[in-house]
Amino acid sequence: MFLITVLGCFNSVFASTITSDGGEIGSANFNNTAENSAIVGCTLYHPEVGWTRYDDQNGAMNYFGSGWIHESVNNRYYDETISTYKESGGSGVLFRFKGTKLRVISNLSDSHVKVMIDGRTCDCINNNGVNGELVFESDTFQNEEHKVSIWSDEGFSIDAIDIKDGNINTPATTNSVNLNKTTDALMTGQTDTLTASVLPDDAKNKTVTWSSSDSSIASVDNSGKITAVKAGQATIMATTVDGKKASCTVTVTDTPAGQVKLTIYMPSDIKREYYLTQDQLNDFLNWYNDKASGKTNTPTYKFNVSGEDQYIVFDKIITFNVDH
Ligand SMILES: [Ca+2]
Repeated sequence: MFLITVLGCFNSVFASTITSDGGEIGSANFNNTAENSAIVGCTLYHPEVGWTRYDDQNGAMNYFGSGWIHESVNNRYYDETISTYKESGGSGVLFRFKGTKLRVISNLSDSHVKVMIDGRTCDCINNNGVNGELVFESDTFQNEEHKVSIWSDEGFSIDAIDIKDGNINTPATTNSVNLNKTTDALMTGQTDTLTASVLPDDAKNKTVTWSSSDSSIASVDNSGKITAVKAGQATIMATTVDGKKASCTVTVTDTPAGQVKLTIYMPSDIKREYYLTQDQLNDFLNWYNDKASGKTNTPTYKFNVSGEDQYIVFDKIITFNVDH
């Protein structure tokens, strides 16, 4: 008599309990073994004892980048859902968990996927492309909060994650917002664009709302672009969805003393503004008149603005005016 024992990636019927945050608590081990026995490459439809499974569409999963598709597909994936992106461009997912180990369940065979836990990049996911496959298992960590990022330049899917001895944490709220400038000096008509940095990186919603204390002096649009309207001072404010604020004081001045403002109009609504001394203006006017009358053939005039040479082409000048 021969007893043939077949070892492999068989799964069992698992009883389960659903936690308040949507995780399924494992109550049996893979192949009904005494200890956890699932290994990377096995099909693991349910979490093992000590582990809790969270679906890819759990609200604590923070997907970033473009191209993600979140689908419901009957009978193929955990909770009948899968999140996939097939583009290139480094999209991924961020989440935080408290626990000692992490597993990732996926179905896509892709060796370009990277897992970063607490700032340290782990081995790439590399699998067989089977539904419900355990494609990654981390090392063992201290039982504390861990920050995870999973991403790929090539395409990736995620079906679920399993967490050992813990649970997924709620999405991070914004801790702070900072602007690239706290003061700005502009002359009437000038523009500048502020950049807001929201922390932490995995905050669920990093959107900021822009506002001005006085739009008649300096206005701001929804991308942080300031336009200096008239002389005075205004405060530009960036506010996160969680109410964190950062500000920049903008001082707007008219044409500086002793200078004139030359505005040159060109095709396609292009406008150039230069602040010049009277001598500099006269030099420009001399060139323009000489070119118009044929005294000179020099086709361009050079302005120097903050160390940068800017050339104006005579034939492109529709008109210009001078504000004293
Ligand atoms: Ca799923």
